[in-house]
Amino acid sequence: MATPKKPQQPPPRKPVAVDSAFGNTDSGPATAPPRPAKKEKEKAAVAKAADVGDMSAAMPYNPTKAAEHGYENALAPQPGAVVQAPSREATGSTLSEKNRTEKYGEEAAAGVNATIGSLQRVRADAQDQPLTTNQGVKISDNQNSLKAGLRGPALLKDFILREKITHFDHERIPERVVHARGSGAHGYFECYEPLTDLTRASLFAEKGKITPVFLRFSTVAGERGSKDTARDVRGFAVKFYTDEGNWDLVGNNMPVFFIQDAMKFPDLVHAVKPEPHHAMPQAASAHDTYWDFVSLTPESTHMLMWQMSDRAIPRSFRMMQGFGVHTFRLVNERGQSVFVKFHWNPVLGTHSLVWDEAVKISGADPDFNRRDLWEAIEAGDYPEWELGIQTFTEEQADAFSFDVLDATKIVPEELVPVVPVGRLVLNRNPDNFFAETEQVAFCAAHVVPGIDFTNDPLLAGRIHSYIDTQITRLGGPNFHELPINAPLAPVQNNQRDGMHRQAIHRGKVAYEPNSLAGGCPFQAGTAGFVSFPEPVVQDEVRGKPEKFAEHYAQATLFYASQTDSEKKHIADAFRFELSKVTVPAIRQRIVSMLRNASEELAATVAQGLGMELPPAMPRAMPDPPKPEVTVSPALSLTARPGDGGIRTRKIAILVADGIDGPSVWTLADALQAAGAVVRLVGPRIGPFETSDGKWVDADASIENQPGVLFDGVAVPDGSEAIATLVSDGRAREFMQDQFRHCKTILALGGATALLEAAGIAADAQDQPGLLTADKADGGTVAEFIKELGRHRHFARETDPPAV
Ligand code: HDE
Repeated sequence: MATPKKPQQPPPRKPVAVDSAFGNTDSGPATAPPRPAKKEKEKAAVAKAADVGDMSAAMPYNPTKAAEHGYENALAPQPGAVVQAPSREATGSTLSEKNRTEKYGEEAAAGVNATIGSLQRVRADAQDQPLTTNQGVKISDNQNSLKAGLRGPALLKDFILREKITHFDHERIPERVVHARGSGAHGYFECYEPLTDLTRASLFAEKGKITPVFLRFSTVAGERGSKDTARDVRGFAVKFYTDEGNWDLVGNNMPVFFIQDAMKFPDLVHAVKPEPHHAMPQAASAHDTYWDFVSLTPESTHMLMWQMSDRAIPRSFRMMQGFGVHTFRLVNERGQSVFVKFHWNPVLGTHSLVWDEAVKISGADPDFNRRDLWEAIEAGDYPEWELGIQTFTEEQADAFSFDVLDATKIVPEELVPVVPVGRLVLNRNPDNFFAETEQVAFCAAHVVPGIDFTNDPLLAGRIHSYIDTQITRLGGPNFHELPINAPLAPVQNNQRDGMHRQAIHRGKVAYEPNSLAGGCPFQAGTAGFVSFPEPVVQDEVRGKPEKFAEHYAQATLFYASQTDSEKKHIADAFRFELSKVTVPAIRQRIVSMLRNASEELAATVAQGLGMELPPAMPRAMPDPPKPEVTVSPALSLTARPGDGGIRTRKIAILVADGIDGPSVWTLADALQAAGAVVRLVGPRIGPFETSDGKWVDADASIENQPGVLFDGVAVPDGSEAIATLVSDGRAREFMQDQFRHCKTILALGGATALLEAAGIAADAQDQPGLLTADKADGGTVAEFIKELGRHRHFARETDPPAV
């Protein structure tokens, strides 16, 4: 076939625009600019227009459009189309960017986003600096407002006073709606071995790889100023600043949760928070609305076991486990995925308070856990946890008797072992509580390539909730630019504006695709986050999977796995909490629920409440499957005793005038050598004369550091000192609390008189952890340290307390 003849065209005209036309901001000539410019003055504008024209023309159409379609492309998204900008000017906002002053600084370096990076860029230190206003104006007088005459009225034009007061008026921000009370620290995560078979997450890519972290511990129910030692779940939220973006593992110190679906979270929180009519009680679950809700929510039974256990009153944040709670996914470079559960195990072991102690500490030191964390880090005793993972396939999960998408269930360690993969060390306290601990914004949706979600319906709600809540709490959508939240990884996107925007974006392009910024920033393709392609085509329904209906098997497992004293504490906690409930029907429902978990526990609680045992609550699943594991020793706090040492434990040595000085120093030196924190506690602070005419200086008093604040006590000999202590009711109470809370006590020589005065039978044979000796010789001190290392001597416990 002959080629058709082209119609004859007139030769193209060559219109020429004036150079200044290329400076127009609202129109432009039809043809490309001449090069070089004819007029010197327009040279830069013409050159820029020419470069922009070339750059844009290099993208005659959107070359990645076709790849937006189809399954294969969905799994392997294409990188965005990029055109090399012919010059820096081509993508700039302004031709004047090269001008300099001290304030404009340099023009943006290519690809830089100065809002990310280390905290160094925002540190402020006033050493040798005068006071100024926020505008940098030096303040001459910070004592007096501006007045018309010394006794005259204050003047409205006193901008210094007004700026100061206005800022002060706005110092507070809304507290977190839950987890308001918290304490944080910086540290790092170190990977043990590459996990590249399991995940492409960069923090697990190499042996020894270090990733900076910020960790915030919290209680859930109390307000920001509430006590640390409330019976509550503890938040364990870790922000990993990985080189591929921030990953937040926003977990708790208990591996399960109260509810199975995000739909119930506001109900749960409204029930546990102070009751809305009178705003009581603060930071406590022991009240009507909480127990009303959970008694009608039997899926909470397992979590209630944890919450009523000693896990809810940790001795220290440093001595509690953390858990990711939900089942997550790990995804490797080849797109293969396994399910994963995350565990944090403390090197110091898991240790808790006892309830009576927790109650008293909340008066003696409401900041007990916060102070403990701060002091340990300041002392160089860096808290440390090991990260462990349980991984299992979807096929394995399908065969379990429980559903791994149900956040009220654990995967017992006996079924899937926990494999250690790295360690986390906290080695730096924040400089400023507000800027760091208060403004840090965790988010369950912050994952990095290699870590992905599952369909846990509780997790789904969390993926929405956290960013949403920060918008109110931190006042807008730019909280990611707050230094503590900013990643170390590069941030470039076309999001713009909003309250408190800090980044000064260069160029006129805030959209994609574009040709006017050479296509940048471009989509990363498979180098970016590619969601795991989980099949989901099903009917849209509101409902729960069948296995979610089994509410009790793991509550039974938890209770059965506790030691006798732990079981007793659980029963005591249920008794206490339910005794604070004013509606008998609510108590009945809880006890009837407990019958399905443990008849023994239900009967003990009923007896403690002076009530008849009600019939067992009807089960949502009458014929539950047989659980794979019926006892899991790992669920007891005693499974992780630590190394048995006394590092960072607080030990009191009681002193008064006439105390036996050599014993004081023998004990203090040995305890400190073993890593303990020793305080000399006297009837008052200050110097006391020892029996050998020397001096000891008490750094704490029985009044400001009562017995509940110590892990153990030693009372040296010295007749005058003992007489003083015996006659001091607070000293007797000190010893009683130490005894009642099952702590290690050492009484030397005549100090047994103080035990007797406190009503403590000093027969060491019958009283574990209660040591008496004539003097502080090597054997005695070694024995004392060994007993302190046991943490508590629960065999001593009686109910009601003997002392
Ligand atoms: Fe949270 N949770 N949560 N949560 N959560 C918040 O986010 C939420 C849940 C956890 O130190 C809030 O920034 C929903 C489980 C911790 O700053 C909020 C649901 C677990 C922290 C929120 C849950 C957690 C929070 C309030 C059910 C353990 C403190 C302030 C669907 C795995 C983080 C904030 C910090 C904080 C929502 C359930 C842990 C409102 C909707 C399960 C440790 O977004």
